[in-house]
Amino acid sequence: MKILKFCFCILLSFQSFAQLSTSIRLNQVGFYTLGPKMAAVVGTTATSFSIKSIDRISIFYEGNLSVASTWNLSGESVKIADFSSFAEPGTYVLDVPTLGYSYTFKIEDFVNSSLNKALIKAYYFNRSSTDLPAKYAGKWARAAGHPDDQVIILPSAASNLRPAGTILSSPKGWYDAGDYNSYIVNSGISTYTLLLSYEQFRNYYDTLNLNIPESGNQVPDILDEIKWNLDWMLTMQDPNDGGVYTKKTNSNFDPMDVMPEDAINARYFCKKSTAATADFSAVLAKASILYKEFDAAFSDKCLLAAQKAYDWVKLNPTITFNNPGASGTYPAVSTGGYGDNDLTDEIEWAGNELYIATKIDTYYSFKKAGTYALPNWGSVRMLGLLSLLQHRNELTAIAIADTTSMKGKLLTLANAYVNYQKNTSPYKIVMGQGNDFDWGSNSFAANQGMLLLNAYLLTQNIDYLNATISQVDYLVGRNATGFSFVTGVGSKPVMNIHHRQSEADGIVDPVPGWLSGGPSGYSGDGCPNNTTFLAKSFTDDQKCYTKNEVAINWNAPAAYITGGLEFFGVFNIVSGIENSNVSEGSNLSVYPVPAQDEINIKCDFKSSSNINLRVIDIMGRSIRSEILPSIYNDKYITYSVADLKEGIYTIEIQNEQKIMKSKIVIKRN
Ligand code: 9MR
Ligand code: 9MR
Repeated sequence: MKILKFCFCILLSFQSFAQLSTSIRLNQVGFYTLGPKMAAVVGTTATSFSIKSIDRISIFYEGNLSVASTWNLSGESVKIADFSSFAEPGTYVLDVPTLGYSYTFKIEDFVNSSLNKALIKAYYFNRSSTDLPAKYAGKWARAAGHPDDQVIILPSAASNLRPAGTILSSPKGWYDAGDYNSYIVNSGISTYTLLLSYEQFRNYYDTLNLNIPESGNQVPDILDEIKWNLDWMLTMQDPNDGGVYTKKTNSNFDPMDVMPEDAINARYFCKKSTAATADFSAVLAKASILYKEFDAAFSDKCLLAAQKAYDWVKLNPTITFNNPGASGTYPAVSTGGYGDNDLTDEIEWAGNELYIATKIDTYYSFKKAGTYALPNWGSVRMLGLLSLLQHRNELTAIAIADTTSMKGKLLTLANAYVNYQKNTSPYKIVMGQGNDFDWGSNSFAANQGMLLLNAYLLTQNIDYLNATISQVDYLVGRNATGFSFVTGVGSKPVMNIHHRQSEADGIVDPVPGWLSGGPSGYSGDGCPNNTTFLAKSFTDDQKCYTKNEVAINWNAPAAYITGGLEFFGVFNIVSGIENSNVSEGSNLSVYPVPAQDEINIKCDFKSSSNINLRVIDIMGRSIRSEILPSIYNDKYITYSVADLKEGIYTIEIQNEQKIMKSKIVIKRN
């Protein structure tokens, strides 16, 4: 009788709590073993949570929810479940009494690697002028579309040597977004961001296999993918004067249900503009640096094109772009405008990239009194600053004099992000200030992460890294909509993106790896809009092109931050297995995670001789080396790290037979 009663109680409690709760919002992919781990729990009076096995039988961790605070952009009362100190790799759910349990998530070391690959592979799926064989595209295989070997010069784009009606060939490139047109301005920031990813995180990207037709050649896959777009960009320059046509486009957007091979409307070149030509110049200058070691001739071609474009910009610094009206037998154009009236940032960016590529001082354009803000397609000043900082140790005197000011500009912005993320944001994210919920808001989140990672590269202050991770958490689950915004990723990914192939191919799953634009206050085509709670103003419906389209400039910073995080993780581990002395099966454990002023080191081998201990920072520099007394099996050594800055380090232990390494995180409150 007693036993029965007991069973009844258990059953009851299981019935009332054993449900998936959409009020628990967390990264639907997972968390780095040593990284911060948080979930947002909305609208609950519960005060505790636990981390459980996916069958919810075993409890691994128990914690308290934070006090609630209200997010005015979502209208929700939000509590945070922080389980950062739980560092056991595995697959789990988070459970909140009276609410239920979360989607599953992982804890592991390379947690963003498949997300990062998918975000880059998406570009392959948007390649113009080629078929996508199943070998690379799986069930999203398709026929070739847009050969673009007969692109027509419009009257507004005509010049003496290329009058209206001139036919030019302009194959390749990526489709911009859900539409099948290609725009130089938006290619500018997108291509640059991917190039910067490679430049800063090459240890990770050099071996990354994207399963694209070029995989296996001697060039890193990410550079092969980028070259598909660079090859096209080069066709957009008029060799006669260096100016660059603004876009390769239909006159109107195609209907939604058309595959590339059926989208056969005429293609046009629109007029050369300052923004397009300057963006082109900046990107090609950067490309000239990064392709040099793989293809010197291509690198030279890029640099010449960049310089020629810059010369055109200097002669034509104020040519804005608007879609042209009809003229004679030529139609009006109504596709994306990417219109911009402030061209000073584009010109500055081109100058700075050319300065870095050539070290010719007259190109140098950094403005000490300038404002360097979050980048987007029409605001690119910051991109040049990131490049200058990346190359700060190889600049000439003119720029060296400004490096303190450059750092200050980036860190001021990054500090404001961290401050808001740590101290103000109910969701513990950077999103929520200024015009963050503009069209393509998810790219704001990702670009904020990009600036934070650059701040981390400069300072090794772990707050920047943690805030970057919060941005990934946001994109794939810790947000007010409950969606993972990346197709094919997480338990509740967006399904109905505004993307023509995904709409037309008859396959339920959308093309994978695309980041949806995200919540915004824009309406259109009958899409519901929530102007009170912008962070929730989102519907997973393909007609919602102001919220659920995808675009190359939105995927790029998301690829950047996930690749960067993998790079930092990989860097530590790779430095461990590179050494042939590393012995399999030896175990080195370092606790606690994160550590403050002391760590405990335990290794599973006996050593009669002295042991050398090294502390290595994330850039692979040995910052401490000392001799310790021998360590014995199952014995801890307590070691002070009180003088190390917060950050991620590798601890290396070595005697004459073995080298063992382990990551540590130092974090103080
Ligand atoms: O599909 C188009 C998308 O790529 C653009 O971003 C968007 C705004 O320029 O326009 C979309 O086209 C829609 C048009 O603007 C309004 N009517 C329906 C079109 C297709 O959904
Ligand atoms: O990303 C662009 C956004 O900032 C603008 O507000 C919007 C309207 O002009 O256009 C967006 O860009 C679209 C482009 O014009 C056409 N291809 C799809 C792009 C993403 O929606």
